[in-house]
Amino acid sequence: MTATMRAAATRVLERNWRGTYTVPAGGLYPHQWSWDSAFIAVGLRHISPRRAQIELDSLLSAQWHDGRLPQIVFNRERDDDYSPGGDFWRSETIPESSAVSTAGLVQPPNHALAVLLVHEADPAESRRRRFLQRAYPRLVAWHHYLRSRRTGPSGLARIVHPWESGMDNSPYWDAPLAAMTETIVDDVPRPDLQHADASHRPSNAEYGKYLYLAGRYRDHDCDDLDALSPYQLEDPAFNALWARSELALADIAAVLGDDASAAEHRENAEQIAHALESLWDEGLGCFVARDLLSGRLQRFRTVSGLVPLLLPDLAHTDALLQTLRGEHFALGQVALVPSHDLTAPTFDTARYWRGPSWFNTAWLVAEALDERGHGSEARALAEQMSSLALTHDFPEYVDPHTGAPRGTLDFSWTAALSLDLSI
Ligand code: 9YW
Repeated sequence: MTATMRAAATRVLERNWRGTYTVPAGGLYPHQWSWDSAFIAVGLRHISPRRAQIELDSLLSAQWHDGRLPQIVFNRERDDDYSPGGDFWRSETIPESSAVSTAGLVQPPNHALAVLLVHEADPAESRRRRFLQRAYPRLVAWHHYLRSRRTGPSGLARIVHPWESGMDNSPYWDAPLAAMTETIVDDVPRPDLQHADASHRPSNAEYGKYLYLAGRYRDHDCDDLDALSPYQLEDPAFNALWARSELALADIAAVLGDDASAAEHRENAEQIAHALESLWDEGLGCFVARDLLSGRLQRFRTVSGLVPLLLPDLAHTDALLQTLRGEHFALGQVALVPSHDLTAPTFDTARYWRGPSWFNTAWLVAEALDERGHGSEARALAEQMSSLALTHDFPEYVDPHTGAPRGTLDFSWTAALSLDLSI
């Protein structure tokens, strides 16, 4: 299995490599995406630790002056192939932005975790290229941005657009988007529909709101202190990845011989994990999102609410495992881990983050299961990932009931993360 997987995954990652970074998929996503690059580097480290370092270096070098790592770094030659692109964001006119063309939003902070894993794959090469020395201050600035510009009294970072969760059309966002009166109806370009079935993608109504929110944020120079922003939410996976990345930063600081900073990062991780408590929903047996404008918890079971399993010493580990294994996510009985509760009226087998199973979240759950001592379940999940990825040409996501491929094919993080777990 490993040799076949290595050859096939290498082919996909080679095809999607653009010299200094990897696109998520050739047609649908022609730029560099932030959390994709981090996941991709985790797999690339088995093919070429050096290339994995370059992947992360290129993303980190697009960092804004305020510390944010942008959701997308644009290849301006492909501006017409994805919307909204570099022309829409015109980041070069925003004072805080970096020298390259990027989106102003961010994505979940999985980067420090990826940097640590890439370093560990070949510490000698990492030392020779001074990879950690370069990455560490940028990662610290990124986390500082989240703490200083995005964190409110709860201690959790807020997202200002559904895209920032990485789980664009999660049912968490239904009520907050419905409460918004503003939208764009006339000019909603959908180049994505040339590459994927409309029933597998977010709807036009959702895109109208997405574009309105992105345009409004851009028009305010991506200012996070704008209290009137009509969309402000706290997402469990975003914050759990932040806490987990603080732990990775602690390990990186220790490698660099800075024990005082290592202790600080561990303390930060504990504070975020503690703050996550306010998103725990005892009745649902998982974490949920909070709408900061209405103050309401968005009471849905989604895979985002399971991601805190990645945090050691979490009070709710047993309850989360029960939810993962029970009828709502049916671990071991369906393909991978559904993005949404199988029993919910809002569940949809095909539509993006409203049901289909994704490989990045399966990888996060497999890592968590392994670390929590559930090695056989972790291995079974890893085997499912490999077999679905190989059988269906590395799909973006799959139908949890049938395993049928959905979205686009030859998807980079599917290849990278399936390869990572097959080794
Ligand atoms: C889009 C690139 C991105 C991922 C997100 C996923 C999707 C972009 O693709 O968003 O156009 O909808 O939801 O997690 O980073 O792979």
